[in-house]
Amino acid sequence: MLTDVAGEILRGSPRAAARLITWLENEDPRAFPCMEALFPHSGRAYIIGITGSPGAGKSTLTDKLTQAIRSSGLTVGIIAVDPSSPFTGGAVLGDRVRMSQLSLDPGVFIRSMATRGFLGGMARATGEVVKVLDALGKDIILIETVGVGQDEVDIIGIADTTCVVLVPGLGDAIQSMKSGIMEIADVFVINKSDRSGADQLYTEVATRVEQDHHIKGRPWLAPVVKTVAVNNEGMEDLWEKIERHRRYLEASGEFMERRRERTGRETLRMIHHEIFRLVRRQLEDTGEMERLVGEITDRKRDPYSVMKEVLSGWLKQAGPAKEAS
Ligand SMILES: Nc1nc2c(ncn2[C@@H]2O[C@H](COP(=O)(O)OP(=O)(O)O)[C@@H](O)[C@H]2O)c(=O)[nH]1
Ligand SMILES: [Mg+2]
Repeated sequence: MLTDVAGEILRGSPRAAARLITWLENEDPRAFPCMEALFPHSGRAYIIGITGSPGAGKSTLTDKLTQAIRSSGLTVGIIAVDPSSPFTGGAVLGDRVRMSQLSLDPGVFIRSMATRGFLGGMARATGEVVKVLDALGKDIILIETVGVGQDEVDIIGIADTTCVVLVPGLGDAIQSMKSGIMEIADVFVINKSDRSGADQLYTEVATRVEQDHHIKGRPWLAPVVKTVAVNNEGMEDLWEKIERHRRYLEASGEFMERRRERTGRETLRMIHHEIFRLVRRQLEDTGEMERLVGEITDRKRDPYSVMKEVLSGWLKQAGPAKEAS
């Protein structure tokens, strides 16, 4: 049976979606039954990651790309994962300003999330929000994320198509190659192509992609697209490349393969998080945590045997699937 909020989301209510996302962020137990009810209605949206350094123009690009997608008649959900902004319950101010036109469009849903304060990690939280927007009926979901820490790289694993945004003059390409972001790119975007050095960066990246293609035998040759997001230039081209990648994924069977991998990761992550939450709550509520930490700090105990003891004690007491909420 559908809960009210889930039912409203399936009827397309952005307010209900916003409420559920807040529950997810607060780990409010009301989120569980809603997510269960929505799950069968998710899995339809196509998910696009937009990643790159702060200031690369990701928000501007997301805004303009969304306009291009909207003009083809599809609806869009945007998740801006912004490590620098505290969570405000809505769009972060900077993004709201840049995406002001979009916020008036009922075919677009925008949500910003700060990366701090999620016990279960950003990737898990983002994966859940994706499902909500999917169930809300959005055709395309864009995730804007800064491509730095491990957790952000993990977020990229949520996307069907990942676009890596580079800009001339920041040594960005080299940085990205080191951090492994290059490996994850399905489409490269050279934004701020109005700046000098754009052609050089384009050649650098295209050459690198060709080399990888030949050396590592990658079946997909990641295209490189030049854009000037502020002037709305290159958006049709970018959208066309993304759609081409989608067709490639679907035709090659990689689409289902990637989604299976993701489902496995997400399920494990969810189990991991739930066990962590339950064990932690019990240890903290009983005061046992404090006692154990004291003993370990004083070298009366070691954390390895404590870990084994806590786990086996918890498993005995919890039994199979007891107290799952
Ligand atoms: N010259 C130029 N500036 C741009 C371009 N795209 C975005 N910007 C500017 O770059 C700055 C950072 O953009 P923003 O979208 O906030 O970047 P984000 O941090 O990656 O989301 C803003 O002042 C934008 O107006 C572009 O193609 N050319
Ligand atoms: Mg931004």
